[in-house]
Amino acid sequence: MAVVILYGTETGTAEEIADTISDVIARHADTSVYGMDEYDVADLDPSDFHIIVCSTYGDGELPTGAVGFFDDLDADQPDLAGLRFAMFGLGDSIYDTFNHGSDIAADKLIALGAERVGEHARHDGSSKVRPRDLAKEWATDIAAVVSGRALESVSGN
Ligand code: FMN
Repeated sequence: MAVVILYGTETGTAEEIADTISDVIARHADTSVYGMDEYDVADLDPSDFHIIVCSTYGDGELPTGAVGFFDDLDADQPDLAGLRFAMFGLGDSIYDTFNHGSDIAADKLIALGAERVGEHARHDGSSKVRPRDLAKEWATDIAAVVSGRALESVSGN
């Protein structure tokens, strides 16, 4: 199974994290990494596993790099039944809207029929945990799902 990693960023952190996740998953599957601003929603393929890395900006909004992608999804309303994805969010708990960008992204995909699997990671910029360290740990768990080593897909949360 191929793994498509899509990142939505404002200042580049999500891109770095997408690359870190790709390095871990690539030990188990073919990976490709794209910015959401360079990815056509018509290319979403349920036979691929998707990993979404998305930050939060403004007042709990999607980052600029993700806005066009989700506008296109809203406009086109593709049927995403059968498409599985895992979500890695980036945010900061100093905001009341902690990680709302990744929540918005997940909700939009699920509303179109996609299924979230694994834990919805929510990195907190105010924590002592570095985003790369959380991403490596999280990606190891997701790799088990992707490669079928997990007993079954863990329902999203
Ligand atoms: N994080 C949140 O959880 N909620 C927010 O509403 C939010 N707004 C932000 C607004 C600004 C102007 C800045 C600088 C950061 C904000 N953040 C917020 C934190 C970012 O999501 C966090 O720093 C993230 O790691 C940035 O990732 P990126 O570089 O990929 O965009």
